[in-house]
Amino acid sequence: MAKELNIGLIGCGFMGRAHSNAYRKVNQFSPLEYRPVMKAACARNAEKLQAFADNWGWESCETDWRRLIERRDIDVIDIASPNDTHREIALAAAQAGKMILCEKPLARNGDEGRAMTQAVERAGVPNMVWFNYRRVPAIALAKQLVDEGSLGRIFQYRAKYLQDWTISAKVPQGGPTFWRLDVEVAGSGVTGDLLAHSIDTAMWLIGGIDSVTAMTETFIKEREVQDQPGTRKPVGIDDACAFLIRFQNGAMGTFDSTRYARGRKNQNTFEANGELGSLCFDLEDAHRLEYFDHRDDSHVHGWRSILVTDFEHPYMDRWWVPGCVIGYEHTFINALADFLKSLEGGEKVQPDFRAALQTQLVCDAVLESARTGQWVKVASA
Ligand code: SOE
Repeated sequence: MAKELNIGLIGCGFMGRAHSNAYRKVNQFSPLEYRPVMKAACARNAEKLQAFADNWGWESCETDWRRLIERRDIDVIDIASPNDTHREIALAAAQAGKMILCEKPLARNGDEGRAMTQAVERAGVPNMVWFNYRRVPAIALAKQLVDEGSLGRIFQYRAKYLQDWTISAKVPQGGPTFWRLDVEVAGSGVTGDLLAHSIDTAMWLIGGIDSVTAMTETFIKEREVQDQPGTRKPVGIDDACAFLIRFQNGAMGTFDSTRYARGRKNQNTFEANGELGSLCFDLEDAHRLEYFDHRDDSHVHGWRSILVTDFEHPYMDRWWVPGCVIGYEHTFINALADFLKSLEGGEKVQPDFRAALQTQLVCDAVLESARTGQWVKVASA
């Protein structure tokens, strides 16, 4: 008999949908002791919330997250609301002894992230941040190859995260749809939203980051506020950000992100070059991992393109037969399965709040460097 785990989800936007889908599917594909029960969804707009709850099968609705946290029938609080709400909700949920799942980035900045990390650790509650790209099978295979020593000593790492949806000056900022463009809500632009993914992946694959030097640009200086026609506000986020890093192990890295790369929709890429080999990944071709092995006989030297769909590839034993690819939504289902598995005992799930705080501290260092024009040493979580 599965142990039931009652979920209270906060936020019914893009991530609320991705998480809801994970709760619905996870037990169908993974043998697990725990079964999430979709107890309550929470958002401020009652009408929109009811439609969301009906569509996804949430049993009840709350329009006040404090009320949700007070409910004794809720075991897990899942924070999928905008970034400016993460800290307050996490602190209250930890104090109430709830397990917490939080959408990335952990917070708007390191100070908020540190308070959240201290709160969950003090309360001793299981916690995870939904850096879903760790659960792309090809990225998990990259991690396996690095850990197996297939690259040898790693010299260089190159990450790009490119989108193009904010190029028009007519795109507003703020409100339920465009809060990612409002610095007060989001905390930063591409640094916290996109590069946080790249940084999390880089530190997972290669190791800790010692120092950074960065530049940012805001191409459109003023935007209308969503739902307030005629009201315009200065844009406070970074539209684009590029930075160099030194890893603690001596490797060097470059990172480049923008929402102004015409034609790039969600191009999240990395390349790692080591003494023995190289790896290359592109989320727009997510089921493939490119791998060059210098130890091959020289007459067959060349990049191989691994179709990461076999049963022995990470996460793929639970899905379809080899050759049948999985997609974006499966990364959330895989992440949730890892969280539920961790509750059965054994290893703590990663990335937890502390790991996500370290990513936040790299983001802080990047933004500080862009402001000061100096190399900045990354603080330690
Ligand atoms: C931004 O457009 C965004 O939705 C991010 O917030 C997500 O984390 C990323 O996975 C896709 O792009």
